[in-house]
Amino acid sequence: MQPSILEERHARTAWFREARFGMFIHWGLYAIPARGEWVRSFERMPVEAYQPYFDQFDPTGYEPAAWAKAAKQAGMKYAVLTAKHHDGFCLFDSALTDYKATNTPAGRDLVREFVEAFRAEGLKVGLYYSLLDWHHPDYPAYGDKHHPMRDDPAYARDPQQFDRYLDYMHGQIRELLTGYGKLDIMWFDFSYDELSGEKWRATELMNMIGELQPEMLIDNRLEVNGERQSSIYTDEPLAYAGDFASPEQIVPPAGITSNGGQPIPWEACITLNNNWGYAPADKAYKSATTVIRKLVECVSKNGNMLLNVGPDAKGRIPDESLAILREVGEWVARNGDSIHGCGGADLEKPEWGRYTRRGNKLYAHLFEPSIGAVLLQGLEGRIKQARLLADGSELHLARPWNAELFPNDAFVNFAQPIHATYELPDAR
Ligand code: FHN
Repeated sequence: MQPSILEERHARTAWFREARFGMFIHWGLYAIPARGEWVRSFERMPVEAYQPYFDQFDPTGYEPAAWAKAAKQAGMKYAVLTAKHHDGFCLFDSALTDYKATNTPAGRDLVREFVEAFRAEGLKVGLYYSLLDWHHPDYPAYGDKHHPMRDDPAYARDPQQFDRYLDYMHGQIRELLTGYGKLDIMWFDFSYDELSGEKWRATELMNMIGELQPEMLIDNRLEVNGERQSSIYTDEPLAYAGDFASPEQIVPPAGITSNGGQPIPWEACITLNNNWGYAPADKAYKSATTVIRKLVECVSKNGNMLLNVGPDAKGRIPDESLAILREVGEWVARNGDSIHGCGGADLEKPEWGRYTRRGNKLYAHLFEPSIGAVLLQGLEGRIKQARLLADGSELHLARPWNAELFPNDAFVNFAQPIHATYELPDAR
């Protein structure tokens, strides 16, 4: 019997649901103005004002192997690089445009070096591809709210124009699917208003993906922009519904399930400060503790976290980002068993933190200081032993003198430093 679309998606996403943690990388010409990746739109720059960035783009410090090592050390298992963002600049050597890195002083196919370096470190590779394109002459300009740089009344009169743009877009996606080896993720971004689904000729796109890279995962943004439900939430999703939902800068309150109650793979994309592209004036970095707790929260809700860095115009990941990644990596090195391959525990969220689970191993993540034995609600008789995950040291299952008040609850004398994670093997 033919597997259902949900069964096929479950099989295809196995590595993704095991990985749990990835690096997002927003990099391009916008690293030169260094005011975020929407700078051309927000500052209403005509193409002539943006051109100097193309003429000057020379990332002499670009060492993707160093990026890959930083990601691996952080405990990340995959990475997604912007092959083309909304400004239309291609980091790959596209035959369909001159607006590409190989025609700048960089003179390199930056995507090829990225995929090779990250694969060499054993990480899965994904490419972000913007459905919007502010540079292409045939992309909506007239009255398009996301394209305020120029209003072109002629656009409204030429119905073939958008199809010409789609031919270009599909052609570039074909270049990426055929020219860079096995891709693990294509991260489309984003649909809005009527520009969604078949307006992108999405079914045609999915047929091409199925033919050229059948194992590759895609997000759900051929339909949405990450903030809205899409057909992925139904149990009969459309062909272009994608393999995972993509909440942005938010961890969903209770994880994501379909309208029929089926678990949906999902990935929260979160940036380390408040910008996706390089913005040195933005010092609002999240602490490593916050990143760790958000990662645990995602996993406790059966989701992934895609954590973003925005390299500078020289190709270097900002020092602030590297410092946070190092500290997160030190935690993952000792506690990664409670993240990779784990998911939710089907238990009520405890007061003191969160649970993750893998098989019969329960992981208790203490975020709050314990004042003695920690109560594991409803787990009396289900916990055989407890270990501090970081060093394997045994913890005693304590029964405080007033335990008779809590007959259904187990207790562990966790009194340990925060942020401690405990492995409770044989938990049933
Ligand atoms: O407009 C983009 C934005 O620049 C960034 O790439 C994020 C990352 O998910 N996606 C869009 C906003 O939803």
